[in-house]
Amino acid sequence: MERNKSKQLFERALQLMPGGVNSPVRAFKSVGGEPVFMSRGAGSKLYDADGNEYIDYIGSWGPHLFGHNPDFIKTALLRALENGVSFGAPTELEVKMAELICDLVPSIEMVRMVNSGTEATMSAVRLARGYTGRDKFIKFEGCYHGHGDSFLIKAGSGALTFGVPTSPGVTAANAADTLIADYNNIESVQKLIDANKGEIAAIIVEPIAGNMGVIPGTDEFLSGLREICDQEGIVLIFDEVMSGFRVAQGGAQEVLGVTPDLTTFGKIIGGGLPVGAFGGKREIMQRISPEGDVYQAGTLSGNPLAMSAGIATLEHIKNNPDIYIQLEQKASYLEKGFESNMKALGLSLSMNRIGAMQCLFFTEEPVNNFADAIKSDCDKYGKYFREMLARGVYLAPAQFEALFVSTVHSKEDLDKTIAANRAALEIVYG
Ligand code: KE4
Repeated sequence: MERNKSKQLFERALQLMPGGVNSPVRAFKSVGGEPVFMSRGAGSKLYDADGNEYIDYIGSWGPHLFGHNPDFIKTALLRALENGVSFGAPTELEVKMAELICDLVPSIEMVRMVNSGTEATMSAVRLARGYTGRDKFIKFEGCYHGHGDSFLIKAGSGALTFGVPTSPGVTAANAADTLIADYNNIESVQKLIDANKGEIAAIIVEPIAGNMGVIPGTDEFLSGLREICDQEGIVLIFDEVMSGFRVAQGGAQEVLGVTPDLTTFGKIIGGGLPVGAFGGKREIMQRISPEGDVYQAGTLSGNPLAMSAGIATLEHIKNNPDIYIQLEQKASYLEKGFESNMKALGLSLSMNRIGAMQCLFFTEEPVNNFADAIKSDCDKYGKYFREMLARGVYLAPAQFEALFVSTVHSKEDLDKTIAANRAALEIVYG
């Protein structure tokens, strides 16, 4: 594939933006080669600046449950545009968005719209601290909750990929209040509780981890977190920025059957525009300013364009609950195709999947926690990524991410991907 335009754009970008990108995971640093500059998305496809076509399994890192630029989102945006792009005043759109979120996710009694997943998670932890009057919180090694200072300690996603799970610039004072436990290991949580009695405000967890590759939380782990939080008066926060509306209408909490006190959202709820949200128990949410004393704000929070795209997305989800059956069928078909390729090649790489969130780990050991995940051979993943890209399949440019199937990936797309997977694995394990 010829990518001269991409190359030229990257050279210009490198002079003007750190790493030539506006988010590190886009930089291809861990998989080798240069990032491909994209110019158009349509359905399951992405088209780069040189006109090459790719079957897209990143979906803008999760938002595109219905593929790129579906008509119902485009129509909603064009209609909203006629009325103006931003007012800095409350609108009916925000009421509709809040009603939809509260309707689709039973644990949400009140919600606050923000502009990114990071804003949602940092606001939720601040709220938990204000509500409990406690300073510390527990996160899990390998989980990623955005780039807020207190989360960039043993974080996943790009922080893990680039080997800086604990970022420079995060002060020791800040880090001291962030306690780290092991994912899917309830004993590691109990130890921290016992050592910090009465000092912990919150436990924040990805109920289905998607930032160390995909690792579902076990029932023992998530139920154990619920029990500990009830006993200790700790706020349980489910970070569903990635899993929310991805694995079920009600998110991971519906699939896994554990109810948090607060939930954070992002990605899908914006329909591709910058939107995040946090919400949950009324008693807790009422502490948020201006009703309460825990400050949180945002110039473009509830922006009419973003709300219009989000409303169109959530209404489509509400009116078409069978999409999760379709997503399951497509994702399972892809998984089975990869499995039969590996069988034919005498490989048994580990694959985790919940609904349309999946990950092929380049390790033959089962992957149930962070220690398992980092046994993956990232060099092999990089080679696999480049071979798939050369065959027109666009995967996450990092082992510790998720592969997302959309409702518009066709059987032809999936079969092409399965064939590319076979060829790529043959080369990587040649
Ligand atoms: P944003 O601030 O990037 O909107 O959301 C942060 C975030 C919070 N919580 C979870 C569970 C997340 O997965 C994310 C963001 N995910 C990464 C992909 N692993 C975003 C991609 C990027 O950093 O460019």
